[in-house]
Amino acid sequence: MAARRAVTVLVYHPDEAERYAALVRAPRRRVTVRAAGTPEQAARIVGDVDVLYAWRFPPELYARAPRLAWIQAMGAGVEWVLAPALPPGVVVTRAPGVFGAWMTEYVLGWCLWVTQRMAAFREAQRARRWLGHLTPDRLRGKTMLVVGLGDIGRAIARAARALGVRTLGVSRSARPVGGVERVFRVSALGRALAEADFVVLVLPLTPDTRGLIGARELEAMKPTAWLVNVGRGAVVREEALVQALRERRIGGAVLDVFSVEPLPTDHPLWGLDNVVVTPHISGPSTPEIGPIFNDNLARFLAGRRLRHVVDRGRGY
Ligand code: OXD
Repeated sequence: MAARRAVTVLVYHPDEAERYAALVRAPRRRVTVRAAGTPEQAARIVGDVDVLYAWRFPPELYARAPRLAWIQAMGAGVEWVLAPALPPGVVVTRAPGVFGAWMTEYVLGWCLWVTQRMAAFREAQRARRWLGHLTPDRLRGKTMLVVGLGDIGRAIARAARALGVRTLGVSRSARPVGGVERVFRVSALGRALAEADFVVLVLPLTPDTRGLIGARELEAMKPTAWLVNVGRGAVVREEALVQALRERRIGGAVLDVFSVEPLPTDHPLWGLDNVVVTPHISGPSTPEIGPIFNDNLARFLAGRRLRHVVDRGRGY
C-alpha cells in the first residue's frame, strides 16, 4: 500500500455517525472526515471516499465509490461488508478485542438467569408468593460448548471457566485453545453438542456456517440444554429451532440474533415461554473501537500494512 497525502473518510452509522466521526484522530490537513446516517446522505459523498468506517453500509453504493480502498467494519461481524458487489481490491478490517467483554457478560448473565431461576422468582414476587421450595442451580460444574473460537468465543470460554464451568469448543481447525478443555472439529459437532448444558454460538455467517444448527444438531443436544446465539441468526435453522422448543426437546434458547431483524412481530419465537428474545444488543455499538480505527488510519496514511485484515475467502 502506498502512503497517501490526502484521504477522505466516510463514517457511516444509522444513529451515531457524528459521534464516531468526532472520535477520529488524524492530521486534519490530510484527512477529511464526513459523516452519514442514511443511504441518501452516503450516496452524495461516497464518490470522493477513500476509507469507509461503517456499520451496515448499503452494498449497492460500492459501485459509486471508485476511490474506496479500505473498509473498517464497526461491528463484530463482517458478512454485510463482504457482499458480492464489493470490489476485489478493497481491504476490509475488523475490530477484535472490542466486543468479547460485552458478549461475555451477556452470555454469562443469561446462563445465570437460567441457573438462578430468576424468571420464576420474579414471577412469584409479582404474585406475592414465597417460592421457598425452588432452589437455584449452580453454573459451576456445568459444561459450556462454545461454537466458534475467535477472539469473542475465547473471551466467553475464559470467563466461564473462571466461574468453574467446564468449557468445550468447536472450531474449523480444532487447534487447542488455552482454557478450553477440548476443541472439536466441526465434523464432530454432534458429539460436542451432546456433552453441553449450554451451547453458545459465536459464529460468523459464511457459506459454511449458514444453517449449521438444524434439526439433527438440536436433536443431539441434551433435553435440558440451552442454546445461546450471539453470532448470526441464519446459523440456526429457525423452523427447526421453533419445533424443538415447542416440543421441549431442548431446555430453551436465549437469542440475540435472527435471520430477519427486527424479528417480525408475528414470529413464533416471540411467544415461546422457553425463549428469551433480545434485539441484537449483546455486542453493542461502542466507541471502544475508536483506537483500533485510529491506529489503522495512521498506518493507511503511512502506506503500512493494516491490522486485523479480514480473509475474504474465509469470510471473517
Ligand atoms: C455485529 C455486532 O456485528 O453487533 O453483529 O457487532
